[in-house]
Amino acid sequence: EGVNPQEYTALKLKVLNWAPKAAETLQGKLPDGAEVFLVPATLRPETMYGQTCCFVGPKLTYGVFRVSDKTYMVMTERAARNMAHQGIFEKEGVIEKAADLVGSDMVGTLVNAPLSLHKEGVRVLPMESVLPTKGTGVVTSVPSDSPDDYATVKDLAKKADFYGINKEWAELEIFPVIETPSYGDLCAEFLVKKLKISSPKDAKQLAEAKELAYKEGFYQGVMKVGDFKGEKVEAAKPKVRQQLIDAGLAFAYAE
Ligand code: A2H
Repeated sequence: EGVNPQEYTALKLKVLNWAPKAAETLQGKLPDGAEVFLVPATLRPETMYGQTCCFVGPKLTYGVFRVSDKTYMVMTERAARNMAHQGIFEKEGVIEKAADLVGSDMVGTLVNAPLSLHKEGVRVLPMESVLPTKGTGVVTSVPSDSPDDYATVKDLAKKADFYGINKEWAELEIFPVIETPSYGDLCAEFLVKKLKISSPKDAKQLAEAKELAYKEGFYQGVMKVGDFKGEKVEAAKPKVRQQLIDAGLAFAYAE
């Protein structure tokens, strides 16, 4: 952990329908009527309109943590410990875990992704490169603007059988969110093609693409959708974040 804290937006993706293995593990462990949320940490809240799935590390272990009687959140234990000191749970400094869930057991779960143009919900899918040491260990996927996310959804669709997923889960339409002067309105796809990235394992080129996408999107981008359509990304970003927080759909998380 660095000297400068990273200010994330933790988004609340409500579980609509658990994958069978996760449902089995949770049997009898939560009170009736409890709502469970997956909480990805993002640095790009203004892109949330473009969510098409939610990634978990298939081999990582997640906890289902109690926030209040009727609300639980899924994240790594490491993140829960940090959050316990940031006033996010009921009791300061205390975490209460209802269950453990392995990432792969959650694959296929249907979640509601706030602001996503896919209002019918998006699926939880596996991403090998999710780090257990960063954020919450849950990453929401925005393939219009994140080269990592774009390369991963393309790979998942191509090798759906290998990953044990339904191909359609990885093939939700990618809607443009941000217009940029240099890379068009689907900057992740543009950069993945330009840098000839053929797999999520092309780490070096992906790091370069990520850097280029971030700079172009943040400093030159203009919103194409949502309440701040037509505004520069720089201006829209804090506004989208505040809207999500005010609506109870997200909260600030630092580490
Ligand atoms: B970002 P930083 Cl559109 N492992 O959100 C791997 N990646 C993780 C992670 C983890 N445990 N936790 C968060 N992340 C991702 C959106 C996005 C992001 C866009 C474009 C770029 C981008 C949608 N995915 O990140 O190391 C999350 O993906 C590139 C900077 O703390 C989070 O923001 O700087 C970002 O990495 C945090 O990375």
